[in-house]
Amino acid sequence: MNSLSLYRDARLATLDGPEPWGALVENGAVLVGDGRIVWMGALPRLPSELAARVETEHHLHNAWITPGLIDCHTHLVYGGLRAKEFEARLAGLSYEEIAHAGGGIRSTVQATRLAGESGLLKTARQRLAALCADGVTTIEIKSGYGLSLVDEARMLQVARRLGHDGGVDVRTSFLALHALPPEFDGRADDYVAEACQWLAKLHEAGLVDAVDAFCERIGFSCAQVERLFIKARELGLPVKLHAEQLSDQGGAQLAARFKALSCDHLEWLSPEGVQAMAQAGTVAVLLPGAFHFLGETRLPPLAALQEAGVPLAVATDHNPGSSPLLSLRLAMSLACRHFGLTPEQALRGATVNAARALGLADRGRLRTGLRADLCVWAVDHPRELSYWMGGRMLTHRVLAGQEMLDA
Ligand code: DI6
Ligand code: FE
Repeated sequence: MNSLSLYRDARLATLDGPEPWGALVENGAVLVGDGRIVWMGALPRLPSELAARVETEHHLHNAWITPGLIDCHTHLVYGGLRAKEFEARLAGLSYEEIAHAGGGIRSTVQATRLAGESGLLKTARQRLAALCADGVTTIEIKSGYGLSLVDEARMLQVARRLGHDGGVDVRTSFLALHALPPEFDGRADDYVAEACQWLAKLHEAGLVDAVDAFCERIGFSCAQVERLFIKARELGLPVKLHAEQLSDQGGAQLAARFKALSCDHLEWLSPEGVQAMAQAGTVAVLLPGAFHFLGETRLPPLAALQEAGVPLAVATDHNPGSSPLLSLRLAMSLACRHFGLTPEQALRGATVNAARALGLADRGRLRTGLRADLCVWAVDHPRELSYWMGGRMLTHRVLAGQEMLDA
């Protein structure tokens, strides 16, 4: 085994197990080697044969160690901005009205197609740096602003490239069913058929980890999404869904039939949708940034979700139209304020349950043998991660055992 690093004189919030914050460990330490957690616990219990092999020690002055944060739903790669549209909405136009008037997602599609690979990379890197500086170690990035084979491929390649840069682990989702591109006006079913073929090609090129769709009146119907999900199943790819954000389409029930990893948004989720998700083990991804930024008032059915035992995740939904949010901690804070999560639930939502929403069993908790993705926070208690709105409290970010210098 390569060199061992010891993070010591810390407190640990493991998020592993049902007790509050998982388990809290005082005078704790985490020993890291070969990208994994080799040992963790109260420092006096560190076995002497391991202690003898420690090469680097980080004294953390009673700071808190949590699992690295996982942003399980973003649209990070895109061209252009939609700040003018924000002004229009503040002046009274609705999100759906703007979409119908040719603004909205389609305007970002145009800007994305024009941006080129280097333009997309440059702006996405800047946004990614902000998310990482606030604790993100794994990020999901969707396509969905290209809407042609080459443009979707470019978005996914840029997302993969961001992962290869080395500062964060990237998971990609294919979201061609996000909006109907102008070339297919009036031919949505033809577009769905094309998108199914693109999926096969992009999967073969190793660019796709999961398949997503926008199931909505201004997006795609359940019947259309189902055709894509059947293709995903053929290819052995997991699915997830933007479901019941602006209306109840029964998308959650459809997604549950395909054992979806997650359904996301869910403001209009029905009781039947809740039950279907509970039975399928589908995670509910809450996106309070979009709720807040669009000035929504309809809340996801949180009590019903919790009563049914559906795991809750929290993500930024970073995108230029409905959630230009660049801090997962701020998403946690908004989830507490708007959706009534406790700070502990919000942190689970951005760690262990977010990992589950991506189908990743090797992270999201502090446990021996899992990936050493860690955040060290200069706070007095992990509840502060949802309390501070902004600010810098991250002192170390560790990705698969590597110390990242941005923290
Ligand atoms: N739901 C959303 O909130 C984003 N996409 C989606 O399917 C919005 C994307 C955009 O407005 O550009
Ligand atoms: Fe989204």
